[in-house]
Amino acid sequence: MEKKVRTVCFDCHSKCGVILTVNDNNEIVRVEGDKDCPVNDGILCVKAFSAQEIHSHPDRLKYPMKRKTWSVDEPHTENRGKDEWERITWDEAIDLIEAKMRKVIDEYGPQSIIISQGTGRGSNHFLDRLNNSWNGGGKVWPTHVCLLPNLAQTHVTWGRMFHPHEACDYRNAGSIVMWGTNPIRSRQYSGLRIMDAKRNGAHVVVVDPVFRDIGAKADLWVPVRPGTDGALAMGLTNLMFQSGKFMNAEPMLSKWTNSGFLIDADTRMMLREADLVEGGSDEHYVVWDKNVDAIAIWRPETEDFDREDVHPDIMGVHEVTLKDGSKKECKTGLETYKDEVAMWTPEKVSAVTWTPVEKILQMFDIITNPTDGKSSLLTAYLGACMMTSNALQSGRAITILQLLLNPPIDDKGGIYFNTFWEFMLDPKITAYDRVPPKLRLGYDKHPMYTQVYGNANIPNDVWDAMLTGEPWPVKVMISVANDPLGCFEDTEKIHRALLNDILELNVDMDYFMTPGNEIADIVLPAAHWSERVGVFDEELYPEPCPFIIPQKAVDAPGEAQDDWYFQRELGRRFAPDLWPWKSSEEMQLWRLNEFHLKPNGKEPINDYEEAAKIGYFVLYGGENRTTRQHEKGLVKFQTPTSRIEVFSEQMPSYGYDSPLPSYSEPFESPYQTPDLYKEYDLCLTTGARDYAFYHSAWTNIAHQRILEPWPYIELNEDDARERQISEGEWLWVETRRGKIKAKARISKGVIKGAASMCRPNYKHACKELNLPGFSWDKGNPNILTTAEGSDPGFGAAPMRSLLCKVTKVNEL
Ligand SMILES: Nc1nc2c(c(=O)[nH]1)N[C@H]1C(S)=C(S)[C@@H](COP(=O)(O)OP(=O)(O)OC[C@H]3O[C@@H](n4cnc5c(=O)[nH]c(N)nc54)[C@H](O)[C@@H]3O)O[C@H]1N2
Ligand SMILES: Nc1nc2c(c(=O)[nH]1)N[C@H]1C(S)=C(S)[C@@H](COP(=O)(O)OP(=O)(O)OC[C@H]3O[C@@H](n4cnc5c(=O)[nH]c(N)nc54)[C@H](O)[C@@H]3O)O[C@H]1N2
Ligand code: SF4
Ligand SMILES: [Mo]
Repeated sequence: MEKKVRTVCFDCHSKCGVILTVNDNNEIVRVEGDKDCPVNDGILCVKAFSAQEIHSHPDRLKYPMKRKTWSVDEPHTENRGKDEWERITWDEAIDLIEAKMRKVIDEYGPQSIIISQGTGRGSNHFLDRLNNSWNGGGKVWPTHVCLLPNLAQTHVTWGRMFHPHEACDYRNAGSIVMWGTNPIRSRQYSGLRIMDAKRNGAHVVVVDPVFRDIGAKADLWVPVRPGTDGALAMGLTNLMFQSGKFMNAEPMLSKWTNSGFLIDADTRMMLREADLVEGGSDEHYVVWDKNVDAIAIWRPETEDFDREDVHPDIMGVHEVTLKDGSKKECKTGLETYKDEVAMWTPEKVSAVTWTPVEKILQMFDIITNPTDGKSSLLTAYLGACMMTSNALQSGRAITILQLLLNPPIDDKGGIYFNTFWEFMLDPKITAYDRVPPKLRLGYDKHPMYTQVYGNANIPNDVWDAMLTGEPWPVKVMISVANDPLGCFEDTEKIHRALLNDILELNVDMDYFMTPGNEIADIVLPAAHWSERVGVFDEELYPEPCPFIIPQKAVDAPGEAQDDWYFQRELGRRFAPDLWPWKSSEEMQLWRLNEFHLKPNGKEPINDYEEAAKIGYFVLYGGENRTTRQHEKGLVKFQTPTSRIEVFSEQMPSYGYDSPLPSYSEPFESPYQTPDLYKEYDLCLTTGARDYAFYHSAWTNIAHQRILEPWPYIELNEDDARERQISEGEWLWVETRRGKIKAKARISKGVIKGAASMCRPNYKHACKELNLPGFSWDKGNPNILTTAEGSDPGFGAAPMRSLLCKVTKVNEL
């Protein structure tokens, strides 16, 4: 008998609705997109179609295993990777982990236990909760380079943890820029909506060093040298100012932002009421009121001026009288920015970014002339402003350009205030409020990282603490859905750290044996999405945001369990009150009831099958989309000025060079390190997504590996010719850190002087296709990356702006 089961794929952030047909032999015989799912309208990608291949793969981990000579008291770390594995039960595994953790907490404190996670795979909220179950030591996760560098700068600018570069009403846009992002590969829900907009007449621009599938769909490809997007954004901003087109946004900028706040050029601070009158407040700000040609005082705490009908002038220089009677000429914040970007002429931008002047002008033309006068939107992701030395300032430059393009804010056709991030980090699920703010590893180096997302350690400092024991030793690491060797920068150091004897217990939960768990002490088998019920953790959808009740389609192999099982079982040993649930179904229903049904005045549902029959709960987004929330007082801009901050004093307080966007060269670059560039003569970006893979996963799955069988490096045809490199030839790709192998892929579609390596590190062989694996050190671009030159405040590692050289190899 066959039956159809509704569930959700979480092999990327799209989280598409799927219908699996299963038979009595525990096999998946058909995979279909769920046409009723508002996320994907029935469309799936190749990753979902391999569900059966993954489910029945002979190499799946089936039982918990322990390294033979490891024990709580004598970890024998010298035998890592050499010992045999012995099968243990789940209870034994959790007993051993608990016993070791209790010892470590007694001796060193909870900060010596680190939990690691990768990107969202349905379990991250509960992983936070687990960590906080022992008032934990914080996590290590790749969010220093993932979504958060962008969210952190928008948090500073907007005073809200949301994503204005994603939460857009794309379908109603007249022009869209895809800035360092490829949503066709990386998150189908946005890709589908952008393609709808294009069909409706929107013009699409792609900013990317490489011409990819998304470029082929676009009206304009703007190639850039990796790591220089901030300069492009400031160049376009300059054109906005020079052309006067920014004035379309004047009403919004005047009303919602601090563009018009007067600046003291000597201190590069906003002028305060206290500067003007004795006894004035240091937290009240000064604007020039156009209506009466005099100053007015803005009071953030009540979000009003000291009198009615004030219209702040967003531009200009105004003379004010200071409290000592002296006069001072003060520009507005936006006027100051206008002057500072004036140097970014198209010619100068072209010299820095290597983008032809005419492309910059064409881009400006498209974004300022959206089809049918609809809005001009942009989406910026990893390539633009998250993985370079200047990540946050580049992100701020893009965010402010977006404001100048005057999209409707908090309204149809523009930027929506989606609530996902607050929602995701709600202490009701993450239990953050149980843990008093503590020192995190790396806090002193990158203060913004721990302040914006309070629970995380800087990855590089975690490996240092494993290697040196300073400032405190990391004794236990538990990885769930993360392969540190593939994920973080500087793999060679991570490998050393994971072998070091300071780390006494390393637990790793995964689908397969990986290079990371080969050197672990306890390995736990994870269930695939087709084999589990509970899943949510990144309700990222801009519009609409359904909560899905997935059903388990097939039984997991052996004793593999879903990640929630492990989190629940270990968590309740330390904080039973936080883990009252007996099953993953109960956990999913709790989320549905607490976060979706009850707050919307709906009756809770306590029967999983009943909920599964309904399938989708769309309680916000779509028809339920809430707009004009700020107007209604529902949303506040939690900045010091209670306004969107073009001029941000917070930036210098986190160690940045300016309260306004600025551009600095990547830490390794032709201009920053000219001597190095003589030898390492290509600008390298790493990690672009492949359609077929999810990070380092699935190079062992034939239907996916066949699409990209070999590690490859993309090169411009002139660069290849100059080096006498031919298509498909094996090359060494080398940075100052190390070298890996890749096949040359040569085209016109790479900006000259740059090279790109995609994300999968080909750690697994694919037996069906007779294709080799490349372990952790032969095909993994993170051998080439480093934490050196990380963004100052946030610590974003420059994975997308390095210098490399390529040389020929003759054997594999
Ligand atoms: N050089 C470079 N490095 C990068 C990036 C880049 O662009 N360039 N991108 C960065 C970004 S943005 C991110 S988010 C990280 C992501 O990094 P990670 O998410 O850590 O990805 P992987 O390194 O592939 O490790 C994930 C492991 O989890 C396993 N797995 C998959 N699903 C599940 C599951 O449901 N349960 C369990 N227990 N295991 C599962 C997989 O088999 C795999 O071995 O990588 C970062 N690293
Ligand atoms: N298939 C698949 N989907 C995924 C993932 C996956 O591994 N596989 N990972 C998921 C995760 S965790 C994340 S964070 C998202 C990332 O989602 P995206 O950011 O959309 O995806 P990427 O392909 O990493 O990067 C987008 C583009 O940035 C370009 N780029 C590289 N350097 C630069 C630069 O300096 N400037 C500019 N302008 N562009 C540059 C790359 O060539 C690439 O085409 O994808 C998610 N979705
Ligand atoms: S991998 Fe992503 S886009 Fe593909 S089906 Fe799964 S959730 Fe959808
Ligand atoms: Mo990510």
